[in-house]
Amino acid sequence: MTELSLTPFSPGCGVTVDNVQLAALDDAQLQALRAAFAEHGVLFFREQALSPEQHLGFAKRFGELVINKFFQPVDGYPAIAEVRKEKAQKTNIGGGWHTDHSYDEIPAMGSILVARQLPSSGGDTHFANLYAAYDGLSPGLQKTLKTLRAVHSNKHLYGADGYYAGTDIAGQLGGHDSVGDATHPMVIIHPESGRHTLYVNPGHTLGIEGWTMEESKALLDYLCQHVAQPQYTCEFNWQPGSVVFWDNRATWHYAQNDYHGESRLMHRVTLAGSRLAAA
Ligand SMILES: O=C(O)CCC(=O)C(=O)O
Ligand SMILES: [Fe+2]
Repeated sequence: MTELSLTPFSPGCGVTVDNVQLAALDDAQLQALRAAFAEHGVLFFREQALSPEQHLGFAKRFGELVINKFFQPVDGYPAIAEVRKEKAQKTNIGGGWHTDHSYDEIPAMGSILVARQLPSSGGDTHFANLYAAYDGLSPGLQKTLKTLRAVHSNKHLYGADGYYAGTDIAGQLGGHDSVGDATHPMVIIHPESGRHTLYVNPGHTLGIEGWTMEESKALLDYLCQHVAQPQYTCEFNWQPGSVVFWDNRATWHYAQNDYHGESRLMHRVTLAGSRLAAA
């Protein structure tokens, strides 16, 4: 086997994986990728040439797939979601910090994003490391957070009256009737690494169970600005052939919307996760 080469992407977030072709992964490489994924939360790959079949094939080596209820599928590939912004559109998908599918009872484990069409510049994706952000909180606040649960939803975004309904990408999003909520512990034990991670995110977390909206907002806002600090975050510049595989239990991400007048198309495959346990 060829040994993977792992290089930290930034001091506090992500790892670049070289010396591997995702379309032809051997078992030892798969095992090494699993370990790197659990440890780092987001893996960056360059110069991959993944067809839609190979994208799906790589994802299935990791586990079961889940189908996003709101995004349009790629023609002929119901398990690949399109993340599309057209030249004339001003709104993008995932433009604020979030993690995918935290509104599900059993949230998605990870997402694998492949660049298909890129603007001439811009369109980067930002990531945040929730392991490191959690470790950076005081023991006192960590202890308090471990006693709390939060409510996550998609209704305010994808519902008939949600945010996207009033934007110029409304037509490419569906599933208004499939909206729903879930509650999760605010600190979870990561199912693969066993580490503690902060499980709230600005996109989907509405409030803290048993707290008023004002009380919830104060603590959630504090946590969100804490996580978004430079020491826990990084910014990835896509090139043709780039692939990013992130862990939805250990990272946040957002897509920078700075390329108006140009189009951008990404393909996303989402991997099913397991029930989250409180730390
Ligand atoms: O387009 C991107 O860079 C990311 C969009 C997003 O949030 C996602 O695909 O889950
Ligand atoms: Fe996302």
